[in-house]
Amino acid sequence: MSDVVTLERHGAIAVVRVNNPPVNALGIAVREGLQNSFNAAEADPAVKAIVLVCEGSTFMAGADIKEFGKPPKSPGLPEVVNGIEAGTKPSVAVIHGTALGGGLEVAVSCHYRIALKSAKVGLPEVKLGLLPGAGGTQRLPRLVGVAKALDMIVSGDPISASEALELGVVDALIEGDLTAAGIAYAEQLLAEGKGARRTGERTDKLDGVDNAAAVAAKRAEVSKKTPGLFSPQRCVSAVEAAFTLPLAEGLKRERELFGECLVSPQRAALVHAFFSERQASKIDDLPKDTPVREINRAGVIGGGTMGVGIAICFANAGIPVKILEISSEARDKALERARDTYGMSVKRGSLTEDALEKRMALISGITDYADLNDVDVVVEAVFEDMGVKQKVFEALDANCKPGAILASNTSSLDLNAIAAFTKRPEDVVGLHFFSPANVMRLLEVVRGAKTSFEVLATAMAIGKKLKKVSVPVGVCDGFVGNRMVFQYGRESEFLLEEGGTPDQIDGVLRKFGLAMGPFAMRDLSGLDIGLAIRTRQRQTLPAEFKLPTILDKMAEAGMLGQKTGKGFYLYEKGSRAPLTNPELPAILEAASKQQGIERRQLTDEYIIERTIYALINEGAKILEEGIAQRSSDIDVIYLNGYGFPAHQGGPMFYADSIGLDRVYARICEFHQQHGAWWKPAPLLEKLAKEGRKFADL
Ligand code: T1G
Repeated sequence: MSDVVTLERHGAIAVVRVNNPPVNALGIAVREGLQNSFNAAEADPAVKAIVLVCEGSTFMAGADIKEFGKPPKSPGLPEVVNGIEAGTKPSVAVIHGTALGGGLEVAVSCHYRIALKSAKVGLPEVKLGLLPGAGGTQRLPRLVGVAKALDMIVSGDPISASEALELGVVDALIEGDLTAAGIAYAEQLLAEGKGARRTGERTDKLDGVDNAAAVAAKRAEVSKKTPGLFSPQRCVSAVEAAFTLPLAEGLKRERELFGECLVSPQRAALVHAFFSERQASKIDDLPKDTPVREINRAGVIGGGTMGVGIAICFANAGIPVKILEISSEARDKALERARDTYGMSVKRGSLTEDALEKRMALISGITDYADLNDVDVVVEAVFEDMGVKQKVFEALDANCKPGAILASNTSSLDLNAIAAFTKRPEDVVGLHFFSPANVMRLLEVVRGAKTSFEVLATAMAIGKKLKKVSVPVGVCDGFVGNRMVFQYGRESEFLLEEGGTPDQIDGVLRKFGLAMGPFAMRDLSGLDIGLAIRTRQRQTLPAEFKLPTILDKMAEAGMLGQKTGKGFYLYEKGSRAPLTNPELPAILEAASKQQGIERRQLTDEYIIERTIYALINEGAKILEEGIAQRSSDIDVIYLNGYGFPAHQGGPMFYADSIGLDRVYARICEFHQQHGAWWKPAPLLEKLAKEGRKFADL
């Protein structure tokens, strides 16, 4: 029927087989092939039942996301699935891997579904700013009820095959060969005289339940949890149509709502985020056949919060890891910290006691560098001081076996200088984790001037094994993420001196979609960290780079954030809830006065421009210097390490969506008003003048 969909006959059973690597996405060829195959099987009198099965790692994993934004090609998926459901012969979908989005919509338009125990099913469209647009919002409620369908569609999270069996999404769990199991199940249906069972005609799960209450509850939850998102509310409205309208009308309503989501800027941003994350792991100048070294054992130097978090990442990936500390007490404390961290997961119910013991068995403590002679990778996570790093890397060079990868978790020191402490700079790389390392998905893989291709490829493979979003970056102060956040933090402090308050500025940025505003963030990490950077900058930067003084004033008043109970906000004992700090206004007044600034009311838009455009300008410089390969890599870093909202796509995508001419014009104004920090990046100027986007690079 087409080169990606074939139709075979096994006696009275027709087998429709999809083979469209890598994930059997429902591109036009698959849609045509499905429609032709099911029509042919329907028309063939010798065929009594139909089995739908997929080759490769998974059942169809959804519409082809690459097609979004392009003119639609017929047949559309709704037409294909409605045709499958209308068939008069019983059809069986055989599910393995992840039947997601359009894939699950095809499966639920079949009359029966069987699945491997290891399979998962879900409707993740909301994560792309969409909603299930091929009948999922109408058919899933008819299988699992409105409340459960709302949970699945609004969260976008998949469920296991066993839960799907329990809920009635699948009819049986199978094992072994998919085709054989499908044929056997179809033959059993025929033997039992079971015919077509159309999901769209089933209403038993809709009756006798207060569906309107379920919708109202979900609506309230969505407006509280994700007020800024466009598609979740439309998911709810689509599911509401499943019990308020007949199927045909409901499908029409779903299509209208899907159309609204498809054209929303949030869909473009979320799809950008999806593909950018996958693109980031591709290193343009890395030869395709670069070998990757075996990683069977790991070591971590330093058993502090970062070191233990990193060790936990290795244990979670099943890799034995040794934590080296300077004394047996420190070593034991580190192991205790690891156990406590796992203990919190057990308390939350996300880890069993048994799993905790299995993971702790993979973590050991040592105090002698000689015990690192068998590890394949070591990650140094000690104090951010070059003297300390030198001692560590000289010891690693002397004790680790040839070919071991020597990684530094440094967040801002010069990796090339660290590599120079060893006789093997080609084996030195940066693995910059984000705290807490066992939670944050982002990993900046810092390639030194001498880092070999093999070590770089292996570092990326380690990141994948640790389930991180790994992004390769070059060497500079702060690499990519921190270098950008420094600009953003400084501008937010200037805004305080110009008339803003922490509540207002944090509120505006939270409304923009950031998980946390800059001042709540400062209070969390401690103002002294920022103050140390300011002090260092005062000593090193030329005079025209003015610095805010608010952190100095806060420190003078003993307000360092949560750890002192007072910072930009006030914290009652034992509570992290930010309250207004009554002493702050006087400090802000004094800071403005010292800078000779007349405090004024700032608009929300001005706050966004002064903070987010600072990220964009620095991102353009980072691109120009080749510290990041592509603007989407910068977006991936900022989305996964700094709480930038995915529905805005990332700072560089956001700049493209505003228009670089507008961004450039505002930055030129800021350069006039606020001096050297705002010198426009030449690349931004060039692209703005050529009417191009960062994405065009
Ligand atoms: N369309 C196009 N390409 C896709 C794709 C998709 N749906 N899913 C994955 N790929 C590519 C991906 O870019 C990568 O490409 C390769 O496949 C391997 O992906 C009408 C409208 C299925 C769990 O949201 O969640 O259906 O980098 O690295 O880790 O209602 O891919 O190799 O060139 O992620 O094994 C709904 C999205 C779509 C599922 C596999 N479906 N995909 O994970 O591999 S909207 C989704 C995933 C929809 C209907 C609506 C994951 C995966 P490259 P990968 P993986």
